[in-house]
Amino acid sequence: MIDPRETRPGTRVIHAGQRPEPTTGAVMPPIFLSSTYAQDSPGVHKGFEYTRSHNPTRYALERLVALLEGSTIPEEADPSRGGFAFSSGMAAIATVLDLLDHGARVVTGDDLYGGSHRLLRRVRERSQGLRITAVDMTDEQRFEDAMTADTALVWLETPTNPLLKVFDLEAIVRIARAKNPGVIVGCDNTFATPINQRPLEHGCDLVMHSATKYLNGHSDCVAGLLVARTQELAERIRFVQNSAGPVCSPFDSYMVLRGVKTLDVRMQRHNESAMRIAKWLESRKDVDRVVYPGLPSHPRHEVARRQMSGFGGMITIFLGGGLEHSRTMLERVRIFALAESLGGVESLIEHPAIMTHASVPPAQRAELGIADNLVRLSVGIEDPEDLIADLEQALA
Ligand code: P1T
Repeated sequence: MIDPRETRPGTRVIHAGQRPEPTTGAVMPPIFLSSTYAQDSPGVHKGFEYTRSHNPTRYALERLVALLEGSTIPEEADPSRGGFAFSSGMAAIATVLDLLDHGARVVTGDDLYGGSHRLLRRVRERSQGLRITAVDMTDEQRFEDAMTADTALVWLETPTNPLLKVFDLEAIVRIARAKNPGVIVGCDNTFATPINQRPLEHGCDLVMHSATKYLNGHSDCVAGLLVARTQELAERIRFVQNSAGPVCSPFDSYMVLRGVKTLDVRMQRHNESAMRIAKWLESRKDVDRVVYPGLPSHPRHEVARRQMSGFGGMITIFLGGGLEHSRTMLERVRIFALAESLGGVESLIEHPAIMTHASVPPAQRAELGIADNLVRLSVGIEDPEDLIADLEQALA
């Protein structure tokens, strides 16, 4: 079998970490539902004891995503090459936080998915005593000022949800390590996907995905993923994941594995369609501002071009007019579905202030600019002409 590291992403998404099932030769990995595995003698087994700890279907997904993110951990050292699949994206983030001691210091980006904000601020500040500073990492001086020698974790999304801010990963890693060489720098890569951006290659220690989104791509399962850069970190994650148990089920592992095989072709279409729609939206008088990392008008377009090979399917717009105007537009779409989530084959549209980011306190939403006229689009892979026509009639 070819070493997946010799192949490009379009080949990796289909073959990396996969091999025909040994007893039957099945080309697609079977869904191994068994919760437990027979042993020849106590402690003598084939590497599988109990599905919370080991599952072949989950391993196949984990290896694939680890290799897509550029893992260099060999399978002999770690059975899933530093990749880990969880019951949700939030379970993956919770596991990262479980690596930290009580009272640890954490620096995060200021713009995060509302659920990530809720877990950090409304659960872990209380239950784990985390000391959290949120900072706009586009201002690297402010990040440097926030970063301390005892900061245990730096956590960011780029592009961010929902403001599509772009942070310079190499600069963040450099500044963070200068203050604390032992800090863990983790990047939520959900919006970009490993097709468009690979944070490990920019020096991050951890990559996380809500696999519910682009990796699965069909809006029919909830799952999360982590990939660790080093074996040492992978061992710590494996211990915590097995201890707390938020694993991805064999069926959902299969769903994501099936979906991820088309990730490269889907992302090409998402990238192309979103670019076209973003340009079209920018030409309209009834749209105040369009935020898309692929547009030259994006304040960090140059960083995005350096760090990403495509700009993804997410567009954020600020409509002319207030909440009622936005509400009317959102009620009128006919192809876009008014729904939370993103990254599926079908186009979605939503209102972050009322929907996905309602758990961010209003004052912070106002400070960040998550306003009543902010609308978030997840551009699907339908014909872009139909999507433009749909937006045109809804805006009219
Ligand atoms: O929903 P779940 O699989 O648990 O993933 C949480 C999550 C983590 N990180 C990012 C960047 C996300 O966007 C999400 C989930 N986001 C939505 C449901 C949404 O509509 O934005």
